[in-house]
Amino acid sequence: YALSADLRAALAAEVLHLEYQPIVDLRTGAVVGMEALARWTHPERGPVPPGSFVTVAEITGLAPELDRWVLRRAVFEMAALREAGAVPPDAYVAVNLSAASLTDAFDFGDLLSWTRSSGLPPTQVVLEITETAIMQNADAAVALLRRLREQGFRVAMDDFGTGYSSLAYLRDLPISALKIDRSFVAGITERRDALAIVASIVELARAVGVAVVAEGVETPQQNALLRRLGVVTAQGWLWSTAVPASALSSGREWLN
Ligand code: G
Ligand code: G
Ligand code: MN
Ligand code: NA
Repeated sequence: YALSADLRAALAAEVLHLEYQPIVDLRTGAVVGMEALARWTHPERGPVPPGSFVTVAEITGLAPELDRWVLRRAVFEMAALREAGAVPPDAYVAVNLSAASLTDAFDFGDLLSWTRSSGLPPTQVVLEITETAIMQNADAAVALLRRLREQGFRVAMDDFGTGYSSLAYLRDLPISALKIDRSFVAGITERRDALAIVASIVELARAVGVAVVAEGVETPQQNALLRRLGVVTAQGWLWSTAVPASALSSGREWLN
């Protein structure tokens, strides 16, 4: 994995950057949060798809370092966007974490110091984790996420419904939102089973008192159907792809 050595160097040299995809309130179009997504343009290979370099990072043990870099960058950039009035003052930033970042070995002590020095409240930092990532070391993950939650950070379950789900996680973990995987959203206007799955995730979330975010919304028809099912927040190309922070500072109209 030559790519792994290059990624390590790129992290040290701050060569990666982040793009942000807005998460909107379907009723008003207001931005409630931003998902930060890592981007890497390799000097010789050009843009490397995130799926590739995240996988390389996971295989070669670099994932905690990548996630740590993304967290720090996301916290300071979000604080600056907020300061500039480019996002609402209460909007959150959501960061994806790999399984290896959920063990005790990962030092989250700095996260608190970054939020303190940036001025971004910990309640406006959402850690996105998948069911599969939790499963890889469930005890350590539950302990870590509880500690983070005590400091105010929030946790969202990403790609919900696609991994090995254990409903016990909904009981044992301090989760504030379920993100409905875009494969379900993609099917809701055509497939009864996808519609039924989304409807039951919404019911489940309501019953256990957590929020729901629909992912991958691309059409007005999906949007309308999600609203009828009671979904309040969503993200997807219907509103915006992920864009660099510089494209946000000018202020944008998100409501379709
Ligand atoms: O737009 P997109 O192609 O960015 O993302 C592809 C995949 O890479 C998604 O599953 C996303 O969660 C993941 N990903 C993007 N950025 C990061 C990151 O900073 N850390 C981790 N662990 N995963 C990321
Ligand atoms: O796994 P996670 O949900 O973190 O991945 C986010 C991924 O979803 C990114 O690759 C992002 O580019 C992609 N994405 C965001 N909005 C849409 C959308 O509306 N349609 C599709 N097909 N992909 C999307
Ligand atoms: Mn995500
Ligand atoms: Na997802």
